[in-house]
Parts: sequence; structure tokens; C-alpha cells
Amino acid sequence: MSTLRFPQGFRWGTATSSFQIEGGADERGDSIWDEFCRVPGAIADGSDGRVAVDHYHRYPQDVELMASMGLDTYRFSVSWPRVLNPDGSVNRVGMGFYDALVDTLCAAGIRPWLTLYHWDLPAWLSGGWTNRATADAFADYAMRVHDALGDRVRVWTTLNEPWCASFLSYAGGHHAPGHTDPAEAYAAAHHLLLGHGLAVKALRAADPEATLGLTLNFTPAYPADPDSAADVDVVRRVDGTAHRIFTDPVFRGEYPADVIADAGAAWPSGLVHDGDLELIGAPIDVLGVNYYTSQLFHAGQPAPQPTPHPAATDAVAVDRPELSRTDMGWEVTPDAFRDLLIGLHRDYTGPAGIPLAITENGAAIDDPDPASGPIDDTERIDYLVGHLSAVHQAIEAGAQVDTYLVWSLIDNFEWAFGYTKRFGLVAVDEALNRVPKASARWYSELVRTGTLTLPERA
Ligand code: IFM
Repeated sequence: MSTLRFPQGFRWGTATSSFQIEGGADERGDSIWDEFCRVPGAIADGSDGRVAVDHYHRYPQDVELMASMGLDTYRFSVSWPRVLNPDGSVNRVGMGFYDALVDTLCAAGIRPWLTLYHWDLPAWLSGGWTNRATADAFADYAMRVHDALGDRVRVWTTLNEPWCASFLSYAGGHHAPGHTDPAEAYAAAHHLLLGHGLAVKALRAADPEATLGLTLNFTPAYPADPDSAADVDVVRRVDGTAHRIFTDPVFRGEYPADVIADAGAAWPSGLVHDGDLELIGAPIDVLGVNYYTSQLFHAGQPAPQPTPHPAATDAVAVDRPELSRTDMGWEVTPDAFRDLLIGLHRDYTGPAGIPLAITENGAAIDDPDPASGPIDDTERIDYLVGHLSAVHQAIEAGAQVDTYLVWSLIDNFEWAFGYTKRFGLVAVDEALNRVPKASARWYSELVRTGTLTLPERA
């Protein structure tokens, strides 16, 4: 049997986000996701995040679960409309929840990794991320949270997946606020990055020793026909708005010229002010990588509908029937993960001397109902084995990767899919009891030994 040993000191954990697990909605303000859930047809099963999996009331049990699995790190996000009131003052009860959560994590020996923004923007911020003022409000919010928790939380992620919060939300219409205007998407992307830059500046000044970063989601795009100039070009344009519009300003202090040229009239005039790129490009300490799948595209004529790739309206996704898929319909492509990590280290983080952290990776599997007996989610375990093996290969090839966090600790609200998709190591039954799956036991053993056992090849 072959095994792969991860480096000494490699850190293991799980990730979640506030809106997806907390519930406790009567005890916080509305976010844009509360509003979006009320739009008929926006959420596949018509559900919402008002109760979710009730982590707001059951967090001691969830922390205890993680401790029993031997996890070292827990990445969670703070709900902005829980901790701040519309007038900008701190909601003491809301902040108290995170204060208690962080204390409980620390007492259990689990490192708290805090994400400031995982999409639940306060509904009262006029214009959302299309409004430049939201970036300033974000930096103020970051400091309020730091004032309360900075003595114990040492790792801070500003944004989770700004592509989703801009292009998927303001151009594709799939996520809150459900708009379909490319110009709004470019504005949102820049203001999210500006908010990141302003928050890093403020946090750095207040707490020079803190570890600061942001998390980007990567779905590597490949041409269906590498010899077709049209396919190669459509992939360049998908990659431009999915990835380089974020990596280049953060690590190189500039927007790629081709991305601005491809945006054409959709790039709002006067969007970028003097000094913005210096703020956005200020050094960070870690890049969070979220990875689930890769995609093949050819240049063609897709059915006309709003797209989250506004500069690539000719992009047609091409299926690879030979690959297995998760319950999201996403193709399982661990080799692309390895290549991504090697490429990010070579082109962005290595030259900056900073590590990569896998802040999300995992699989939605159509698990049986927990009421029907123990959940033997071997498909999820297989997915994780394949992707951890890819991480190991990337490390062997020289990529600096020091953390791996499974998405997700527990089944939860999967955005526009509601509760129809299950990513958790732990299931939740009708009564909201927690039921660990086989993958939770498997992961616990991996964390204990730091050694991945590979299946025998046939
Ligand atoms: O559930 C989401 C998470 O909120 C952000 N990253 C992708 C996950 C799976 O879709």
C-alpha cells in the first residue's frame, strides 16, 4: 500500500461560512442573501438561511466535534449584519457570539481563521459593491471585528471568492443581488479589491504581526482544441475575468491590459482612482485557494443568457464524459489542481515569498438521509484522496502549501441550490442533530497521522 507523508507542521482543518450554517436570523440584520432568498425561484428548494443548521445556537457542539476529530484549524466567516447595526455601531450581542465562538475554539486548541466577507453583505448598504462607499464601510467593519477579536484571532482573510461576489452576482445573476449588468460586475470587482486593500492597510497598522490575506476561487480553463486560436482566445478571456483580474492587482499592482481592453464599454469610466492599485497591491501574508474543478471551453454560440463571463459571451463549456462528476455536476480533475498550485507559486506567491493555503476543497455527494443509517461516503473520500494527492505532488514540485481545509465541516445552505447539495463531513438530520459520516472518521485519521494512504491501483 503506498502512502504520502505531508510535511511536519502542515495544518489541517475545515471551513464554513456564516450565512450557510448559522441561522439565528432573528438576532441579526438582513443581508443581501436574505433578500435574494425571498425572490421567487432564486433558490432551488425555496429555502433560506434563517435557521440553516443552527450553528448560532449549537456552536459548542460543533467545536466539540472538530476537537474530537483532532482538527487544528477552523475557518469561519463573520456575518457583517450580525455584528454591526445600520448606523455603524457594534451589535454587542452579535459580536458576543463570535467572541464566545473564538474562546471556545481556543479552549479546544483549534486555531480560529477568520474570514471577514463571505457574501452576506448588509442589505442596508445602498448600491452594494457597485458603490465605492461600500469599500470604506468594509474597512471600518474589519476594524470593529479586529477590536473585538484581534487578541485571539491571528489569521484574517478579507474576502472569500470575490469573483462570485462580483461576476456571478452582478453579471451572471446567480447569486445575490441577482443582477445581470457587466458594468456593475466590473465595478463590484474593483470595489471588493479596494475594500480588501483598505482593510489590509488598517489591520496591518493596528496589528503588524497578524497574518493577512484573501481567498480566491480558481476554476482553471482549458481550450477544447489547443490548436484552435479561437478556443485559446476564449480561454484567455474567461481566465481574465475569473482569475487575473484579481491576482494581478493583488500581486502585481495592476489590472491586466487585455482584461480592460476586453471589457470595452462595460469598464466603468473613472472606476480606478489614483492610489487604489497601491492599496490593493500591498503585501499580504497568505493566498487562500479554493478549488473544486476545472473546465474546458470552445469558442462558439451559447444560448443567449446572462453570463458570469461578460468578456467571453462566446464561451461554450465542453463536457468530458470520461471524467466522473460530483453532485454539483462538476468534473473531478485533481491534476488541474496540482498544476494550478504549481503555477500560482511560480507566477504569483513564490516571487512574493508567501505560502498558499487551501482554504476550501471538497465534494458535494448525494449522500443518503442520515435517518437511513450510517453514511458511507466513499465517493467523497475518493475525491479528497485524489485532491490531497495533487497537493502533495505540488509540494514535491516546490509549491509552498502549508494548510488544507475541507469544505465543509457540515452539510449546509449551498446558496442558489438551497439544502439540495451536501458538502459536509458531518450530516444534519431533521432534528438538526449532527451525524458524522465515514469521511469525518477518515479525515480524523489523516489529520492524526499526517499520512495519506493511496488506494491500490488495479
Ligand atoms: O459553498 C460554497 C462556498 O460558500 C464558497 N466556495 C464554494 C462552496 C461550494 O460551492
